[in-house]
Amino acid sequence: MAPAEPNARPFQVRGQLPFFAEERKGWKGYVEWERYPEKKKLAEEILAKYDFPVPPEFQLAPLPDTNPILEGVRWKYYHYAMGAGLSDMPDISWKYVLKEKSEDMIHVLQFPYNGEPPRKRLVETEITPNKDHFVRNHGGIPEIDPTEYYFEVEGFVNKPMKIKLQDLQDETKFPRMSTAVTLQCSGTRRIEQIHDYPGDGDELINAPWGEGAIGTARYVGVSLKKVIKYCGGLKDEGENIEFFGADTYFKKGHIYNYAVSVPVRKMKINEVILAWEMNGEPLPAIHGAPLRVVVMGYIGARSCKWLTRVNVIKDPSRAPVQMKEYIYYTPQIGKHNATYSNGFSIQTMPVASAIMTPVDKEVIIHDGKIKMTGWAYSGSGWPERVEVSNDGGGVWYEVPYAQLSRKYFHAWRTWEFEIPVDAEGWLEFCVRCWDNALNTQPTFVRSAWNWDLHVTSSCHRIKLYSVNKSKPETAKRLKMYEQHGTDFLPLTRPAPFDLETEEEYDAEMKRREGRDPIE
Ligand SMILES: Nc1nc2c(c(=O)[nH]1)N[C@H]1C(S)=C(S)[C@@H](COP(=O)(O)O)O[C@H]1N2
Ligand SMILES: [Mo]
Repeated sequence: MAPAEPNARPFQVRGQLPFFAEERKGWKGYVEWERYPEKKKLAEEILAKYDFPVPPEFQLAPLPDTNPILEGVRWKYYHYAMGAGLSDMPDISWKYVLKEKSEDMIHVLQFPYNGEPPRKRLVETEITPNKDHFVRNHGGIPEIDPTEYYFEVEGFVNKPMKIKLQDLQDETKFPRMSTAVTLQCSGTRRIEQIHDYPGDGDELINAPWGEGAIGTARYVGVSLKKVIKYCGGLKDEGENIEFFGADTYFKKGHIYNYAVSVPVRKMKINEVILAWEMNGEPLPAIHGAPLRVVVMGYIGARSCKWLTRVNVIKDPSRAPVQMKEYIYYTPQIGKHNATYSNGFSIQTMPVASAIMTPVDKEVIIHDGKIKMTGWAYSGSGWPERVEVSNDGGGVWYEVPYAQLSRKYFHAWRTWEFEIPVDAEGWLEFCVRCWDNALNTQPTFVRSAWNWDLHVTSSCHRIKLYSVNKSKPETAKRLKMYEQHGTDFLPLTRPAPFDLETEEEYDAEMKRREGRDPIE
């Protein structure tokens, strides 16, 4: 593997490496920070001794042509600096990538691991195979022995409890539920915003995702509502539910466990599930084994993996991922005036879609129709109509209903369509989805560009070079290539033969009254 950031300085230990013990037996990589302010302080003093390498520039400069695309050196060093317990997380995490993910994943960031599957395969099935499901991590991958697993429920509940996995799986205690759910990272299609205008960088790289940071799986677990009920129900003050993960997260010199929250209302309507099974298999380690939260219709960030604790609180979580990140600003907000409070906190995902095949800049030789495949999703409803345009958004063709996969309350629909295309040369295609509430998508990236580069929900656009062989002149040209045994592609390679004979030229010029008028 080629190093993506070859100039990073090697990690040099400053003073004595600390030892932060793992919190529980059988929980490799789980160091608890939130319960121990003194320990947090100590870790922060250690972090302050280092001058960590800055994240690489990849917005104002081209992306490295490597896979992994970015390495995440700064984040590896944060973990190395924490000594035994966390220093081996980069290696352990990469081991799980190799074990649990497809060989040809696009590794957008090596550590913390962020990866998406190749475009074409993502929409071949409406349920994404586990090994192709995108991954977005903010830290290492803890290795948790399921027999040693339990999570705590506390805060504004009447009976705080520790619940073992075995208990949660005991159907005499908790009824199970099984649902197909699409998880979408709010960074999906970020690369389009970057190409238009660069935005905020982050210590934990805001990954330059393509269209694949979305996936659909059938999860089996227990509705959080049943768990809260089991714990005696909510106290009056309980308005939000905070989730903690076992992984360690760093920000601006501070150290945390991953934490997020959702409003109590979301739990009450059975849209929050604690899941241990993904597509008929035990949850893979990389997706949060043995138990993760799955929040339907919300930004992926709320679906906390490696769950350690459910904490019922009054206000939304003050953890950085909830309060300071995943904020959606208007285009006039940026480095000059952004705060944590002057944007939306991204929760429910808007309507979105993408063309997965063909891909941008492809040359398509066709008979008047081009086959396309893609996905469409709405966090607050379901895709009811998908439309594709072959002229950049002027004329729209409806994808016939039968060519959309079946609908679910909480999942995407994949689609395929043969769009009529008469025109030739470079054409701009785009797609938009309409959900059941008639919501649709902004037309251009610029309409919805935002400083933190989240939720690229504008119509997804690709440029294709159309070669319509139902046109006689085009058929003739293709034949010429064939007769000369020359490939038409690559597009930019010059023809090794003359485009017309002198006789043809003369005859045509005569028909056109010569190059210039006679009088
Ligand atoms: N504990 C923990 N939970 C987490 C994260 C994380 O880094 N740590 N990442 C979140 C984000 S931003 C997303 S998009 C989803 C991705 O889920 P997946 O990796 O299973 O696809 O997990 C969420 N849950
Ligand atoms: Mo995400």
